[in-house]
Amino acid sequence: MDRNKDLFEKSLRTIPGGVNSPVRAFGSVGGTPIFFKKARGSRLWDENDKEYIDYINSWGPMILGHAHPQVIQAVQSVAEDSLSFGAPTARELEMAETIVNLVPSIEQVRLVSSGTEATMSAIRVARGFTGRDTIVKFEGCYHGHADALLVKAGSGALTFGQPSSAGVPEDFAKHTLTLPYNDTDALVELFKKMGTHIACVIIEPVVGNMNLIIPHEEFLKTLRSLCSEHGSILIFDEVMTGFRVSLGGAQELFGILPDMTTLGKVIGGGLPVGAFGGRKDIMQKLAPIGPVYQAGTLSGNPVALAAGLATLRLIQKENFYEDLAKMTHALVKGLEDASKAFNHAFSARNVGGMFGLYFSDKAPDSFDEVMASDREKFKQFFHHMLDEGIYFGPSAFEAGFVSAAHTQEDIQTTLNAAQKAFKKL
Ligand code: KE4
Repeated sequence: MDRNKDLFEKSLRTIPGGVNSPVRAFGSVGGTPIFFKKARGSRLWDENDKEYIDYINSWGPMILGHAHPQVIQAVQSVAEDSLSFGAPTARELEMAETIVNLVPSIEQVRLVSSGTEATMSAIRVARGFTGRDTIVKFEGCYHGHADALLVKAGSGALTFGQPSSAGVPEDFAKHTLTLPYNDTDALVELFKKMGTHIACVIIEPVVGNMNLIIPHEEFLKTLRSLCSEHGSILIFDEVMTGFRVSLGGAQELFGILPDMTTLGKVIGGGLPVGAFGGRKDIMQKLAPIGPVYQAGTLSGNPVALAAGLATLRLIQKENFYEDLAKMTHALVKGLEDASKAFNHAFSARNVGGMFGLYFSDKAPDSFDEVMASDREKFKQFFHHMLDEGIYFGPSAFEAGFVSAAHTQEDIQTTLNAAQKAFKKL
């Protein structure tokens, strides 16, 4: 009996779509979602005891690989002293100081329990600070499922062709303007018309939710100067890129400082942690000292922070990011080389430890170019690789991830499987 099929059929009875997050449902690639029960390092085992090499990393958090002994040990020892206090702890101070020290633009930070909470809160404080309602995002970018941000969103919303969700009142959505990513002219045009009305612009400084898209240098620099010129808050959503593309995130990589940054994923090491922070004058607007309310029962949870702090300590070791980028580049270069032997329109690229695979001749620079890639071929490739025990994201609109636990042997096994997959396409 196939345990994945059996569990999925049963899950459909009590969980909408059988999953607790839509992108897990294999909706755009077809087939039965894989139910996992164990993971170590770069490897996953499903309920049929089939082994896989993992390129999802739980959508980014597992940058050290799964079940890192020092992370597990930290969680176990903290858990013995209670799981939650709902009161300040020294560990929250340690996490705040670590983030302030490592993320160039953050002067003060507030911890929450997810990336969605982080972006939702950052937008509220930007609106409170500026007294303006209008926010700007970019088509295909995903910033979690807060109402204001489910407008032409990426990730699961894009995967299922509902970039703008039902249930979001028109009165909310009208305050969210969307622009094409990497379109500097459209950006200049909008600020010319509405700059003094714009509370904030939120952007993925490297996009991971319409597959991987890299910003043009001029686009990001123009965005930074337009926000400064018009008193609009620039929010870098680094929930995915934070501690993933470099130790200081995309803002360190590109040398561009936002006014606020949102974080998640890696800072929880696999447990629920999000954070938003930035300029002190903005963060001082937050309750209890300011008029912008934001709160959370489990914010700064001690067990979650134990996993996050253990992770953040380990990623600061020398050459961590050089090695991670080298391993990820070996994967993308090898996949491109393998595809050439069969004349497929295929490209791949990475930024640090995150990568994009595209069934298109060149790596896309925009939402429209991503949408033009061959999704049918991606779907077939995904399943051929899954059959070979290689687990890529079940969507053509998601970036993939390599961990510090991935080895040359993992990469070679993956490339051997890709040879077979490209041959079958
Ligand atoms: P969460 O609320 O899922 O912790 O974070 C939302 C979020 C915010 N900003 C960015 C840039 C993100 O990538 C995310 C979440 N990423 C998706 C994967 N593309 C999470 C996977 C899922 O939704 O199941």
